[in-house]
Amino acid sequence: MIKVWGRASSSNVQSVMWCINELKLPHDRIDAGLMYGVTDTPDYLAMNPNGTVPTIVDGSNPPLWESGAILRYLANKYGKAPFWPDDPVQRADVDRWAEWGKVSVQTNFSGPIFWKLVRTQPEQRDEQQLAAAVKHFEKFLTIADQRLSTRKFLVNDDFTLADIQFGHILFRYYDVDIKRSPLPELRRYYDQLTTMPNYKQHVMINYDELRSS
Ligand SMILES: N[C@@H](CCC(=O)N[C@@H](CS)C(=O)NCC(=O)O)C(=O)O
Repeated sequence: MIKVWGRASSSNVQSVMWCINELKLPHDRIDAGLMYGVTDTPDYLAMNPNGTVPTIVDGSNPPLWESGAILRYLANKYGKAPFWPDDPVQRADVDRWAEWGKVSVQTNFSGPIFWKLVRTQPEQRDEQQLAAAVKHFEKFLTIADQRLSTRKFLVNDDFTLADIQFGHILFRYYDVDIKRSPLPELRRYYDQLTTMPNYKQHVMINYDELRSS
């Protein structure tokens, strides 16, 4: 049994929950973070000194945090090819696109775009700064759009760990109130993800609880 601490509205919890469910692993998620508390308790800080979510405990193993490391752990322990290839070269190909999803894509969306929109009242927004952030972010999405013109998923025609690390960000990108560039292959890819039951259940989650009142 895998225990997951983290609120369902956290994007890093969402990628982990999506992965756990794709791999059909028995689990139990405990609400934690922001309005749910827990993360500032001594017990939680002893597991994860950052006081962030997610944290997981798999059976009697030590606690694990950092969603990218958690995803890789789950894939190494429970994933099979083609989701997480055995061959080191093919695995590195999936891993680099997963890393890209985390480091280049998520970083350029969550802070500069998503949080600016949900935490700032419309009249207080710096629209120029926001437009510049979207333009910069869409440089990465254009890379994905081009790749997706010749393959079904981010790495190849198979669903892999990289689709979880990259694809979970797209729900919020398509949901927030911004002017988006037409990226037809990316849209096709996103529409395909939205038909996956685990994407619907663990990623397409209302985030009203994060909004500033
Ligand atoms: N690099 C970490 C970031 C963890 C993180 O900052 N998580 C956010 C939620 S996405 C958090 O804990 N926010 C404070 C909270 O929910 O209390 C990871 O990928 O797991």
